[in-house]
Amino acid sequence: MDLKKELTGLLEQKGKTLENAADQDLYYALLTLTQRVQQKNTAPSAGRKLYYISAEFLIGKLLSNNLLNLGLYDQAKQVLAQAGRDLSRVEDFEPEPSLGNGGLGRLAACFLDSIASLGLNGDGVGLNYHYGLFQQVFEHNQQREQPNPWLEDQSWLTDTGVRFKVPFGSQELESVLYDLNVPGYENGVVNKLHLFDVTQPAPAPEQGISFDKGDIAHCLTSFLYPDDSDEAGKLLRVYQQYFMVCSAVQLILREAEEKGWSIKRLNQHAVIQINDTHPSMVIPELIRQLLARKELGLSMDEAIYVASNVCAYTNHTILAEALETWPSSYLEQVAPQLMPIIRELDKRAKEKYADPRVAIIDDNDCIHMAHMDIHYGFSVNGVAALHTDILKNTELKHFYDIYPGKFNNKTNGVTFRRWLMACNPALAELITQCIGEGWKRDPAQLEKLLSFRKDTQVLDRLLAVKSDNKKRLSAYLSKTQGISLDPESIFDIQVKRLHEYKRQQMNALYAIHQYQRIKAGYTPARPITVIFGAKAAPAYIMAKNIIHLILCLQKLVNEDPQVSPWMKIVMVENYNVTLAEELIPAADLSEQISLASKEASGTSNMKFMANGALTIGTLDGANVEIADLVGEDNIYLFGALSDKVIDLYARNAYHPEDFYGASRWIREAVDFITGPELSAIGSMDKLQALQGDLKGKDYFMALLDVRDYAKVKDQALWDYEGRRDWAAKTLVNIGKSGFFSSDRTIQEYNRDIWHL
Ligand code: 26V
Repeated sequence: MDLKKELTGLLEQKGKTLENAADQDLYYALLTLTQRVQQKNTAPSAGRKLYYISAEFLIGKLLSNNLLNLGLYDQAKQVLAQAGRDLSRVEDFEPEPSLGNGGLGRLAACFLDSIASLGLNGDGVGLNYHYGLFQQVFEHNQQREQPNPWLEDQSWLTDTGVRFKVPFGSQELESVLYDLNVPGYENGVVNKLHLFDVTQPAPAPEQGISFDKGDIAHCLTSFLYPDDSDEAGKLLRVYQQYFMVCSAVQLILREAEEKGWSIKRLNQHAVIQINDTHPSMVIPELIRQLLARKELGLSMDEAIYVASNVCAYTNHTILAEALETWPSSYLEQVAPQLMPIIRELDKRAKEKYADPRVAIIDDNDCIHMAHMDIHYGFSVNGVAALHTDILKNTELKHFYDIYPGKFNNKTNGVTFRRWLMACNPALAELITQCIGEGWKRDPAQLEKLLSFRKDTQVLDRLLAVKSDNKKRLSAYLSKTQGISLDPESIFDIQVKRLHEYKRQQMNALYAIHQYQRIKAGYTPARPITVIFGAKAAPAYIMAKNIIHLILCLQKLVNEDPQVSPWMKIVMVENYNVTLAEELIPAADLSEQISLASKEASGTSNMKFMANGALTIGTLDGANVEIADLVGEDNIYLFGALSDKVIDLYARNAYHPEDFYGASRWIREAVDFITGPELSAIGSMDKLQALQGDLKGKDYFMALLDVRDYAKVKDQALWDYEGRRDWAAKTLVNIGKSGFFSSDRTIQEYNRDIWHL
């Protein structure tokens, strides 16, 4: 298509030209144009269809991504440049959709991109949250939450006109179906992300993110993961989940009718992938709706058979607090029509397996959502090799003993279109100059880069690309957050949800140690910039205390004239996909330091690797597979192994005081948290709570690993000075990263589970 002509035409209707239109006008014109092109594309129609159902889709901005996949990106950039305009400024006007929280939601977004790009028939199904997760602002060195109203009148969403009735115990609501296009990469395919909403959504709360959680009719889709520290909050989560699955099943059955599928044999035509347990009620709901269609004449046995052969479950965590269980009284209240079915499923499971550990409904009348998925889904998968092993051997062992054939691993991946081609064009160009274009469709070909590991010219260009990306990030953060960075320093980045198991607190302890050394006159070979980005769940006090510590350290360190030339600490505000796209290409060191066994996979580890950062990490999640691929010379490993950690938990044998007392610098760093420097800046209550926890409990064993962590990190920072050797290591990482393409992951899902 002639993009210039189309774009000029659209602008003309508003009396504007390419040269004089505001950036915002250009954004809306490009949006309209992109949507038009997408409308001409079609979904693949052959074979089984996948429904990927998830509470989160962390899709990121869509303009560049869609232009890229439609093959229009270069043309758009060029046309704008000829008119003296800049696509990246246009993009600034796009609000980032706030439909996800972390890795689970971003994975769902990468999967949709890969499904479409592989030409597979599969849609996403979720909810349309109006104010998203929340927007994070920092005030008095603390996180404050605000609504994140990202929806605009003109957006990527289309109202399909489709409406469904959702019966709740107390009332019946209508769901409204919005669709987003999901274009494949240069293949003419467009799939959908289906998002359900209420008919009359509530306006944003005036202050903060609290609202009337009892006002289901208006507030059901206000926020993702509304605070569930009280009963109304928990009930609202159940309302959201039922609203999502009840609408989803109606959508699937409606499509089945449209396409003339036999609903009695739905399993031959459709597969539902349940993304963690938030959508687990889809199993009993599908059974319910099948039985409600009397004309089908299905027995309970038959309905269960169909649902069990349609639904497959992915587990994304072993953390006990994230394995959902709901008191049956909640479901009685929210969706009473579902309870007889769940009780029947439970009864059947108990008849077969007396072991109370595999019961769906436990002795306290609580429903274990994952247990329902495992008994009544046909596949159970973990998201990295180690994680799946832990599920089989420890967390879900009793289920694995019953259903060994259901368990399988699907190591996560990320889409290289967004996470390399779009976010790091300079690196993409360098790669293409070295090995040609083939890697763009087949990231496994990145391996060809390995033959350049001794090519000093390529290595120097790799360093130059990184250096440019660091300058670009510095300019971006200076413009958007008023933060100034030294691009000559080492960029050491940890960006992910804030959680104790991810151990941002351990990274902070190293920063304190470094501060103390600099104060004592021991300056490093080169300055370091320690960058954090993380949101804490609003009710997670300890996570907020860790943010407080980091923000206090940021102020102390950056304002100290003796220290700041050697170290800066930066916590970026409101970490999201857009920021990730700026941060990751600029990273030298990727922090993947979770307590071994706790991080199911991690996916930022893969993005950093593909963008030429070296990992400092534990042998946890997909780090294990990264280490296997690159070899131990090309990764900085430290810390206790998962078997040891699991054993320490089993024997209740970890005592932080053993480690606090055993090393002088550890004691000094932990003591520093409540020392005069930080208490002059921060809140003593919060700092004391954090320090008390580290010394007395330290459930995620930061003190167990911090000594090894500091030793290995010192080594990494030292190695950085050997610039070409470092560059060669980054080249190996990029070259080996192709395995972590979500295209590979999706091909495995399709081969082993979906059979689309
Ligand atoms: C659980 C809960 C529990 C209550 C509060 C809100 C909430 C929100 C999400 C979850 C599920 C957490 C599961 C999750 O996000 N797991 C992450 O999945 C990634 C993709 O597989 C993986 O890379 C990360 O290691 C894993 O932590």
